[in-house]
Amino acid sequence: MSILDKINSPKDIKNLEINDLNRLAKELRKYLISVVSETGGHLSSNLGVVELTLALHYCFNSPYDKLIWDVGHQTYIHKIITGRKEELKTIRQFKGLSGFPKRIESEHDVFETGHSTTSISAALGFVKAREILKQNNYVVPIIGDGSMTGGMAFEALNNAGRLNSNFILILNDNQMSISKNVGGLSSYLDTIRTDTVYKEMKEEVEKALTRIPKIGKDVVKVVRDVKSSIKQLVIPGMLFEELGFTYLGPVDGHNITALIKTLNKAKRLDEPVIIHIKTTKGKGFKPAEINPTKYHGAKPFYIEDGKYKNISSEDTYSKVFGNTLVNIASKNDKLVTITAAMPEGTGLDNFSKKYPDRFFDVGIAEQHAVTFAAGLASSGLKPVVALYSSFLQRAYDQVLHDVCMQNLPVVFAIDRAGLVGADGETHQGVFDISFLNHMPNMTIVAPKNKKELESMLEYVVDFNSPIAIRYPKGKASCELEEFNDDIVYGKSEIIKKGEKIAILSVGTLAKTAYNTAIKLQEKGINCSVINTRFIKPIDIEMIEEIASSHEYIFVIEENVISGGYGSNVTRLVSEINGKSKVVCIGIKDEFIEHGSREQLIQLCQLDEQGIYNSIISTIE
Ligand SMILES: Cc1ncc(C[n+]2csc(CCOP(=O)(O)OP(=O)(O)O)c2C)c(N)n1
Repeated sequence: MSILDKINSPKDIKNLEINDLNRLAKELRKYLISVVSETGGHLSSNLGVVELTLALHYCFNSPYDKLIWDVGHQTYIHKIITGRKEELKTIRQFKGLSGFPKRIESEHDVFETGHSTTSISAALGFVKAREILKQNNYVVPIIGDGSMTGGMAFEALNNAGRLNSNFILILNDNQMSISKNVGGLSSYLDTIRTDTVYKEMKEEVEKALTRIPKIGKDVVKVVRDVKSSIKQLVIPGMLFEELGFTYLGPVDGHNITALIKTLNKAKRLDEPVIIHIKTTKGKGFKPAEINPTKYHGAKPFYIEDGKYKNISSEDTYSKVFGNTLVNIASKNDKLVTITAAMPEGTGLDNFSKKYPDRFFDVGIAEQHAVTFAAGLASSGLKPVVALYSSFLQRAYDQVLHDVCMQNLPVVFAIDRAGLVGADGETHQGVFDISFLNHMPNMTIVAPKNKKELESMLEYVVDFNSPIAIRYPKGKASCELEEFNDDIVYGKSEIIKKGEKIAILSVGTLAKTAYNTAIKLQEKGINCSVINTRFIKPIDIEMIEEIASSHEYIFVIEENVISGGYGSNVTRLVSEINGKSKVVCIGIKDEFIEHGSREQLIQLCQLDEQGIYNSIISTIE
């Protein structure tokens, strides 16, 4: 029987010898690789934290002690150890385990995440609650060096450094975000990681300083001042020390003995401590060690060589976006692009190679990305900020206050708009229409297919005000290419003329709307189908026309119904006393779980059958 077979809860690892913990680490890696090779998922990050997760559960008493994982994509080992070994095989699948911590799944998942850089703030909340409730549990946020590039980390450090009680912050430094990590902090951590002279000197200086005798209050104060000024000169991690943290490390994050020793040391301190651990992303699986980015969010693969089981060369909307921008950039030297740590995901990797001076990866810093773009636009450049819809949520005020209020010509390329699938509730891109809809000066467009994305990108880059273009995850559709009217400001596109019933579709749902209309035709129902194109401003003329000639208007959008395009249509029809009844089909007032994109579209009744059923049940 393997050791892993005997692990059903964190208690089961507490009495293991170091040798057994090391064996268990090996078994965990093997199991993880075998499961993720079938299911897909966040492989590299999880392989990097095997020993760390074991050491944490060995030293702390979860769930009484609070382990708070930043982003939460690296919790697969934690899930296995906390009694979810078998269920791991269902990870990221509909009704299966979530790919992120979920309180409903386990008492050991004490705080839910998905978006990065929240762990230190949340942990500080746990610490203050501990003080007020007079408890004595440990609180341990675990954050990656990539996630440390987010502004919230610094806001939280600024507050946490003032604590007079135990707070153990683990900085998991693997030098990677999804891609190579960027920025000054990353270089700073590099220096600490690699400079052994520095490290030895730190130990020597610390020893020497502790030998200085402490007699009397004044002497203690002088000693402290001297200590602090000497430390300033020579001690690594000084940045954190200056913020009020005691810096421990760097520690080899794959050495369980060293990890346990350092964690136990940190437990004895009544102050905020940062433990800087060095890990290798993808550790123990060669293909992932060589290319951690490829296996950050892995697709199912063959264990022998790491090759993906389904190699698809299909064009995704992200790829089409990236390639089109490369073309436009060759004609427009004012065009610059910005990503917040997602060059591959947003399709900007080619652009970054072709135009390195006009490409900016700002780290996981969506707020900064947007205001940085506002600065670029104010100086006459044409910035395109490419963000996933759910991460743009971070920058609401920057879009409103820094871009829209000054009416700056920034393009927001909103990728993963709509349901995203396996990443689940934290990543669904279903709020952007609602939170951009009410911003003065903002224009919002959505293409129906690949060709329209290309022409709309030309359009948005030439546009002279804030403009957002939203497109979903997945393969770029080549259907409906025969409908290819020029893009005219504020104007929609008629795809099919009918009577009585009109379907107004947003973005790529045009195809579903059209197919549904064809199906209805078989029942003798002749619908109109309109490709909205401009979500904002709304095409008043078109709505007036439809509302005077059709009994029903069905609006379909991959966005929450509340505040979405449908709500604008409803209001306008009511204002003009239109005779049509408006039915909005979109995401109801709830968070949508994980599953395949197709399953979720069906769940939200945004597939052909769902829309067909809604139409039939309404008119009958
Ligand atoms: C606000 C936000 N922006 C972007 C992402 C996408 N994202 C997920 S993991 C990740 C990299 C995290 O790097 P790090 O914290 O170092 O963890 P690692 O995967 O290297 O272990 C990014 C950019 C996110 N989850 N949240």
